[in-house]
Formats: sequence, C-alpha cells, structure tokens
Amino acid sequence: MKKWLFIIVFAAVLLLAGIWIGRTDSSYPFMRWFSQNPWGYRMGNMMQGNRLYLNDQVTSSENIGNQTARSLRQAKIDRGKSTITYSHNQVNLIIQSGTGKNDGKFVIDNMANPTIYIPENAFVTLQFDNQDKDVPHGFEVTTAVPPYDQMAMMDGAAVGNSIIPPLPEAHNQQYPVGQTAFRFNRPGQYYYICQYPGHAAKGMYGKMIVE
Ligand SMILES: [Cu+2]
Repeated sequence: MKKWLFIIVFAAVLLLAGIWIGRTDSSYPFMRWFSQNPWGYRMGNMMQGNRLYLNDQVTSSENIGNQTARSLRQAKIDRGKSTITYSHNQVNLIIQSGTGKNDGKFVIDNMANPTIYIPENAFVTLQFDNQDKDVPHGFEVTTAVPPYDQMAMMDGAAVGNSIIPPLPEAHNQQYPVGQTAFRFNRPGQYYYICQYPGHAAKGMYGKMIVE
C-alpha cells in the first residue's frame, strides 16, 4: 500500500518537474511531445496561466532547423510557387522572421512569405522565432487583406489564439520564441501578418488557405 503511494507521488513529481523544465526549454523532448498534441497543449496552457510568450525562452538555429525539418516532413512543398501544403489534422508550423535578403519577411526553410495550405478543422500548433537582431517581430493570422496600413493589427479580425505579440530582438544567436495553438472556425483565405507597426505595410505577410 505504502509502496504504491510512493510510486504515485514520485510519478507526479517527475511530471511536474518535466512541465516546469519544459516551460523554458522547448527542446526538452518530453515538453516537445507534450506541447505538440492538443491535450498536452491545453494542459500546459492551463498550468502556465495561458501565457503565449515566455520572456525567458530562446532557441538556436540548430533547434529551428531540426524543428522545421520535422514539420516539413508532413508537408508537400512547391518552391517554384512558394507553397507549403499540410494535409494532416495536426499541423505544427515553425516560422521565423527573415534576415539578410529576406529581411522584413516571414521565412520557412528559406521560402519568403510562403503560402500555407491547412486542412479545415486542423489543430495548429505554431512556433514563431525572431531571428532579427535589430527589430521586434510578431505574428497573427487575420481576416484582413492587403494592402495593410501602419497599424495592421487594427484591420480585420484575428483568428482566436493565433496572436504572438512582438518578440524582442535576437542576441548572441539566441532567438526569442513564441508559441501558441489555434483552430480555424471556417475554411477560407487568411493572411498571417507581423503586427509590429509598419511591418505588414512593408510586406511582412503571407497567405494562409484553409480548405
Ligand atoms: Cu515584423
């Protein structure tokens, strides 16, 4: 009897420790699995008090590369048309702010502002990383269509929970990370934009098609 109690308490402590560590390290394998399935995401969200962005969370280009490769294994890519098509009902998007020739754009695996196809009713988990050393960047999916004005976040309606508030600039090749998850209520054409003032107006947006 006592032995069982000990095992249960021990398991609970391990689980809580895993969640706690995972809060600040998205490369921690348990947390990665945990945050990438709907049940785990909701649990994590509940325990973290619904914080969309963890101030102290950063990642490396190696992590981003691995996560992007894993994500794109589930997608069909057409580089000529710059489209990424997902067909599973669980979609894990890994998106960065661009640098160099892709400065002021969103980037997935060197594609600038790709058009992303997502199945209707898919549960979308999203990780956005700011690789830009000079400017904050954010992310949201909106019903507003381009061209955008300075305050693009005031146009149209954001898809619930798709918003990642602007993340601070990158330092020492450590990239701030924002994570969230959402579902589309209805099929249609959406846009993902950077809501930092002026960025969407200058072309930091891409199309998201839900069908
Ligand atoms: Cu931006």
